[in-house]
Amino acid sequence: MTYSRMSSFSVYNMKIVFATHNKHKHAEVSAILGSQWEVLALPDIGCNTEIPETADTLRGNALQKAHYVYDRFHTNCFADDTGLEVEALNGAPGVYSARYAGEGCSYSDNVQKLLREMQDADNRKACFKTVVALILDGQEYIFEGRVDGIILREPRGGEGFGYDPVFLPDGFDQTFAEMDGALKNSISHRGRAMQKLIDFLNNR
Ligand code: ITT
Repeated sequence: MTYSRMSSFSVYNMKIVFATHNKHKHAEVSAILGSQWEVLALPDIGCNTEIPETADTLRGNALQKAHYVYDRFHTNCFADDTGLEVEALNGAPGVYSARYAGEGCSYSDNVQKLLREMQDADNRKACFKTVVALILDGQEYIFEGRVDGIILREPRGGEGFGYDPVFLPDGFDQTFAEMDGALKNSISHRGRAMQKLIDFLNNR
């Protein structure tokens, strides 16, 4: 076996923690990483507390979440922070996407608020951005992904989560909530950022 194959073999068997409490995100990332990876969830390492997200950037929040876990549990880990940026709303909800309609709001509350705020907007352009922060042996690494599209006037589809039912990615006629999960992952903000993380780990 060559050195490079040994190296890939060890990466594929690496255990890594995904610092999220969002089950949808965990399922997506586990599917993207594939069966050779062991992606542990926070409960798997005994972390059941809410992780603070107090930064005002996606990068800041992703680093905050990853460091929270690394510093307390001393395990390699990564976190993602994602925001939906809408041109007509000057980039809102952006880093505040999770609680756009208020503390404790549902995905549907957020979507309804977004549609209300955009009811008079002819410019429907928007993008999802994901920043992944990886802490590996104490070192920080950042990976970013983005997908452009438009916000529809009505929700469509029952798959996915969050703003997926109103986001139509450029070049497609299905919203993220109408797509098969594998197709979403192949073009999405999170899928693109995670692919960069995978390439990085495979080339170490
Ligand atoms: P963690 O912080 O525990 O990871 P979260 O739900 O707070 O989970 P984010 O801060 O990254 O996750 O995401 C902010 C919100 O953006 C999220 O609650 C969804 O409403 C939305 N969102 C994130 N990823 C999305 C996706 O792939 N499709 C649609 N909406 C998404």
